[in-house]
Amino acid sequence: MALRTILTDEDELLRKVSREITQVDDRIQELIDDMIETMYENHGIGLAAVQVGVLRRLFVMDIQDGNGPYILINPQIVSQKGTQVGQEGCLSVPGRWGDVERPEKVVFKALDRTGKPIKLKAEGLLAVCACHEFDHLNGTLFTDKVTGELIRS
Ligand code: GNR
Ligand code: NI
Repeated sequence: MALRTILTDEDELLRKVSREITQVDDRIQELIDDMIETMYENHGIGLAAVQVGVLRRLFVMDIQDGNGPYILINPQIVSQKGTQVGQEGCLSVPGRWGDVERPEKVVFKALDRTGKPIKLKAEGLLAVCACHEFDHLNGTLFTDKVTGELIRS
């Protein structure tokens, strides 16, 4: 296991669309372990592979609900319902926060780290985090979706 460097600010890689993972091989397993370690080290609740410079469709999450870490490979949104607005931040956009509208509930299908198909039913903060991470896979940052002012600290 190893910590990886998190890309920040206007690194253009953060704007690229990540590619599907075709084989959940040993390199992907190592990447997953490194991403989880890097997320915890930086006190994040989620981390997408692109944030450590790997343009693959994978993210990890742990919102400290006792069920993490969640690992989603090649995630797809199956359904979503309702809306919620909450303040977001991003490890790749340090020192900035702002309100973003997200679905209240969202269902994802994905592969787990063994390559098995899974469904994740997320609501509340987990839904916010999963949608934030999913956006990273398409080169979208929360700052693109902020309603109202972007707070700087
Ligand atoms: O650690 C993080 N906290 C957070 C808070 C509110 C909404 C989304 C997030 S995700 C963020 C980690 C991160 O940048 N993931 O991509
Ligand atoms: Ni982020």
